[in-house]
Amino acid sequence: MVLDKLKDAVRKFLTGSNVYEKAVNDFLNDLTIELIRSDVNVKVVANLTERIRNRLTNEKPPSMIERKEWFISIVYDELVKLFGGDKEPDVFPSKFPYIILLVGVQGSGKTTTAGKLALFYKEKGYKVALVGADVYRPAALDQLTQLGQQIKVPVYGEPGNQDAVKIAKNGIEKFLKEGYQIVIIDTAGRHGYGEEQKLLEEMKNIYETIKPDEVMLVIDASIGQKAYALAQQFHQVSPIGSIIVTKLDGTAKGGGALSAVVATGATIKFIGTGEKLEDFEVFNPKRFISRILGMGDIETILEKIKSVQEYEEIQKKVEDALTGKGKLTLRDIYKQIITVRKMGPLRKVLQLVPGFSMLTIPDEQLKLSEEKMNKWLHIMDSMTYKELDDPSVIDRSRIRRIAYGAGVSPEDVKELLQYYDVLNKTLKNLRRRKDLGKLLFKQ
Ligand SMILES: Nc1nc2c(ncn2[C@@H]2O[C@H](COP(=O)(O)OP(=O)(O)O)[C@@H](O)[C@H]2O)c(=O)[nH]1
Ligand SMILES: [Mg+2]
Repeated sequence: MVLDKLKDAVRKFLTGSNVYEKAVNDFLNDLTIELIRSDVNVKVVANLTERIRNRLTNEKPPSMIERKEWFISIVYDELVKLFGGDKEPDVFPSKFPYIILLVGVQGSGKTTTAGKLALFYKEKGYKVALVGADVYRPAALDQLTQLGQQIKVPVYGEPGNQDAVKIAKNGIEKFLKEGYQIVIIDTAGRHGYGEEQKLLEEMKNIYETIKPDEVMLVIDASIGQKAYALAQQFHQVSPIGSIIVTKLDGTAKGGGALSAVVATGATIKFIGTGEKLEDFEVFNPKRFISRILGMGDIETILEKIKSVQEYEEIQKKVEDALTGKGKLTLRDIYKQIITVRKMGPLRKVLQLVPGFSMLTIPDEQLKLSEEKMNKWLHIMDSMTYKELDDPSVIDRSRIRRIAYGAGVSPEDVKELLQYYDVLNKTLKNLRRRKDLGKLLFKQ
């Protein structure tokens, strides 16, 4: 699979005992080697590692995040950019009926992809049909027909007819009459790379007569960065075009193919990752890179960074409350508890908060805090937004309702409200004093 050694490099980096600077250098070396092995353009790789190094020098890790984790998050970020950035392509038809024309050189995987696409849309609930317009290879129609049978999608073809455009037209007409929503046309394509120009001319021909809603160019990932020239020409002649990169499972060069296509500005909509019809997915750069770097590790790190950012936001609110600029609502407290929980066991979290490491909190008390946090979350879940924002409206009957909804006693609800009152009063008294930790986590 593409870039499959990066996962090991990430593991090695995160768990290794090398000093940070050396670990970073080793990782960047591994990254360079792996990207070049994957046929990503050498200049592109050099730029990438330089950008990563620059960010390491110019940016600071968020507080409470280990440097190593921060480094990996930067690598993730830059790789995502290289492979298309934030956007997940829109793969759903903008209108009905929707005609898709598949083009690409022979052997790139068009016919297989026609089947995969048909299955993809069928599973999403669309009424899909296939048209076989490859007139050069007699077996092509059989291949498509078999795929169609497998997924129970009708296939139109005219064995013996040499006029691909005519077949396509007939097929579309028939299926539109029958109420099909998406019609996918499989074409012949040219023999090999080097014949791209002819391929594009041919495509233009069919395209002008058939007027499909979308043309999808199928590119075999094993051509690596050569995909750049092809995708660029295609992108220029076909404003309604998108790209499918196939065989990412069978080649080391897939990284090169993907990054090259992205660099042309063309949209990669799908990727093929195997011979089976299910081996097909919408191309999402973030998901793709997470998988390559090791889903578990990456998600944990990104989640943690997000939690810290949220935590800092709340800290700021607390500071504002302390300096008299704002007031804490129950909603803030709710958010804070959720955030703290996401960050791990309370003791560990507290150790990270400046000032807290000095505090020694007995174990039973910590355990109590965890239980109490749970209870309070349930209670706040049973409150309305109005109640969360302004607890003063909570009277006895509301307390009963909330307690009932949360499965706790009214005393528990009262305790939370008291805590809230005390907190805000104390905040008022303590303005400018910064030992908020004690306040927020005391029993
Ligand atoms: N490993 C792998 N093989 C693929 C993939 N897509 C297509 N193939 C294989 O590539 C070969 C050519 O595919 P085909 O659909 O006939 O290409 P066409 O000539 O463009 O229509 C077939 O053996 C397919 O099974 C893929 O994503 N992964
Ligand atoms: Mg074919």
